[in-house]
Amino acid sequence: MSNRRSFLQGALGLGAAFAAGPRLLAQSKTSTPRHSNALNVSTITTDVGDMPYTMDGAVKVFHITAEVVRQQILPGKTLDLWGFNGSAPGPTIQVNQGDRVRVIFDNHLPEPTSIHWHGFEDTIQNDGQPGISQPPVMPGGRFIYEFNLHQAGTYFYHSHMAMQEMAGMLGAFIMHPKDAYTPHCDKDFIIHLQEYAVLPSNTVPNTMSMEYNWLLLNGKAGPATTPLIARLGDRVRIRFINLGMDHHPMHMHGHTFHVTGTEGGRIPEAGWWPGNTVLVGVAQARTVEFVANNPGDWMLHCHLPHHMMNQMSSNVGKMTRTSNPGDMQTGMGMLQGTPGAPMGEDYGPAPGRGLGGVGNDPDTATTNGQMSAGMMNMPEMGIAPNANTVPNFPQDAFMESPMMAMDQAVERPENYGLARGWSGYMQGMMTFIRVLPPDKYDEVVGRMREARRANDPYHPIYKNA
Ligand SMILES: [Cu+2]
Repeated sequence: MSNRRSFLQGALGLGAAFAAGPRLLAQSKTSTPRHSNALNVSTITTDVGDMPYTMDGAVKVFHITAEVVRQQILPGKTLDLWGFNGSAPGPTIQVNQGDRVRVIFDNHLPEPTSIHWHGFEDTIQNDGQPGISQPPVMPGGRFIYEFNLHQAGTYFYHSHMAMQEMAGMLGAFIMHPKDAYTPHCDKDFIIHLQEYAVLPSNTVPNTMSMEYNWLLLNGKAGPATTPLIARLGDRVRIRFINLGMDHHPMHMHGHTFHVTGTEGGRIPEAGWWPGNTVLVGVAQARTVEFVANNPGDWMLHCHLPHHMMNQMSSNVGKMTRTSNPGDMQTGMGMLQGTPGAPMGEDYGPAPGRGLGGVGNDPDTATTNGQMSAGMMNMPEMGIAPNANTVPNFPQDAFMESPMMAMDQAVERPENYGLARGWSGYMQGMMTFIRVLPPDKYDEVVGRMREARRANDPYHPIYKNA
């Protein structure tokens, strides 16, 4: 009990220091079993973080600015997006059921916009339908929204201009329940599912596109996504949010979860359903919960094959498997192991033609260490000598291999201790849920804490470590 109380006090203190995160509500109960004494824990939005607020009397005041955001989604791949407060998705807003909230919204974009509050049972004046419920917010303009929040659950905020939404203008709005959900969860994560269509050598997503070659979790493409860190035995909640164009079957290895919530709030326990894959449709949220009782670095990913890739490609099998452009017709280049494979973005006009965003980019080539001349020879690629005689070889898009590894380029405390070369096998909408035994957990979290990162999304767990 003292642990929980000191955690609560610590979290409150930390919340004040960050001027962010919710006031945590304890729900006292008499019994002491681990999961019966539920309280709300702050949500963790990896790679995104929380939106700070100030108090005006009893009103929580958030300042949101719509603006151009230059964001690295993967080492060597930086995009010009539109987001909120320097981030796409925008920072997560966390409040408590019953709060009164004011949002002072400024438009720093070159065209009109507005914010819609997805799922709010609010007044029509605050719904953010441009030209319908409010005038569009002009460039340089401001609009003030104000809510009495009686709901609880996983909600969103986003531009109600469709094209702007596809450029990154979305964020999570978490309303913590007055009475904490039971059983108690020790970790509570948010994962945004996003997709961008970016032509080779471009930095601006094509929001007209119906096809996407960059698939992201919380604004990062694998292996630049940040793993979710859990201690063995933790009960974990993950809230998936999808404000994109495609539906995503999110799959988790090693555990069975229950779907406990939607974008409409908590599902009564009798209605929970088990699974290891949950389909998160467009404009939906799906909340899953499970006990992290199986130690390991478990993949957590969209199961659509093309969503487990970066810079999706077509008809480039020989490009990726041969090492000399001149040998493309014969497919014999791979037998020679010479450098110069046409993997760069200069070799084709189609979206995703170039695989260079990951492997052949000069930025990553140097940090990679394995992308030097001769990298394409067979021993390193693990390809059989008779491969070219096998039907279906080479497949169109060959992405995974140690040669694509960029462990160092995406190094961070959350990745500490992963298998060497792991990053060569992680792309698109892929990350890990790392279920760590206490000693490893303490080591990883200790490294995270020592990193002292500004607005670290993981800060709520440090006091509990
Ligand atoms: Cu998907």
